[in-house]
Amino acid sequence: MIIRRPNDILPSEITSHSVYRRRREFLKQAGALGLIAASGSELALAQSPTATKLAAKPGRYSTTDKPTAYKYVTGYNNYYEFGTDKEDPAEYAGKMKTRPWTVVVDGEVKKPRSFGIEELLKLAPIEERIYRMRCVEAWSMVIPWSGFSLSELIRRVEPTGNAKYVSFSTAADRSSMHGLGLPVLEWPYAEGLRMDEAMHPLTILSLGLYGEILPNQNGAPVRLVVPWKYGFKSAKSLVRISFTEQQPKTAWNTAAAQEYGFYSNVNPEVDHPRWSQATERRIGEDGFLSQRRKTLMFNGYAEQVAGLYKGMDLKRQF
Ligand SMILES: Nc1nc2c(c(=O)[nH]1)N[C@H]1C(S)=C(S)[C@@H](COP(=O)(O)O)O[C@H]1N2
Ligand SMILES: [Mo]
Repeated sequence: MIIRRPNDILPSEITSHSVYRRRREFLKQAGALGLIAASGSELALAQSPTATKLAAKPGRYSTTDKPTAYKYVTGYNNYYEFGTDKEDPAEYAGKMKTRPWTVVVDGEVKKPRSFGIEELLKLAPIEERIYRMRCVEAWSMVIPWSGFSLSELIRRVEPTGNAKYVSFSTAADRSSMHGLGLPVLEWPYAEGLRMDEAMHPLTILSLGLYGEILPNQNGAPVRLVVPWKYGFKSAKSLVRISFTEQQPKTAWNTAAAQEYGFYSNVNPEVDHPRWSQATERRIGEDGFLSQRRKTLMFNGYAEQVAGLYKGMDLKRQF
């Protein structure tokens, strides 16, 4: 079994990674010295650029797989707005301003409104969710996210009966994102989920990772994380969440419809037209060039999500 409940997870397991431990130690000392406030207080964040702690309680659905080293999680990224090389986001995303930040929530809802980032940080209890993530490029990581189920936000805006899908748009800031000049995708980056996928408790809004607020390259200040789908579904730096009756356009489907379908579930039986999806390389496992491991249906989350796709032909609706 891959998924365990939080009380099965020993703190020593989640803190086994040495960088994580060092950072925790640093944060603890900094906290003891009064350099930072106890929890993700906005004031503390504003006052000190190093005060990035984000308290998170162990949450549901964490995998027992060993978390990927912090240096890979934050140094090997896809965030095309900052360039297409894996090292580009870590190098350039620091320029993006993530305060103040507002997420507009509109469309088929009874209570359309916007949420400031400070409100989002306090919207619901922040949980640590250690999720497997798999990129369509056939590599994977295990990331300890901090966040809460997207459903927490959704229920507060009261979707109407017409809300069948949710669309997500992300930041497109010319002054910090040189990648917007590259003809790879249509900007702003857009993604979409069916309503039941968006409401599923595994689907989270992430505000942090490894116990700190999200580094910019990972999608600060708030991003979507959908662990049973290819990484590109997990849109970074969200600015708008809209509820729609029609299936929304998505950036990857618009760019290459024959390669990227709307659903984009991790499915080892559906190859990408240009490469196999049967196996994957876990970044940082046994050194950087690790052995390939078998890709699992729904990235190992079949027990939780297979029911959402009952009766669908997942080869046709990929
Ligand atoms: N706005 C935006 N979101 C994005 C992307 C992007 O280029 N732009 N890349 C996606 C892809 S392909 C992956 S694999 C994940 C990577 O997330 P990570 O860098 O936090 O691991 O982000 C996804 N979200
Ligand atoms: Mo990806």
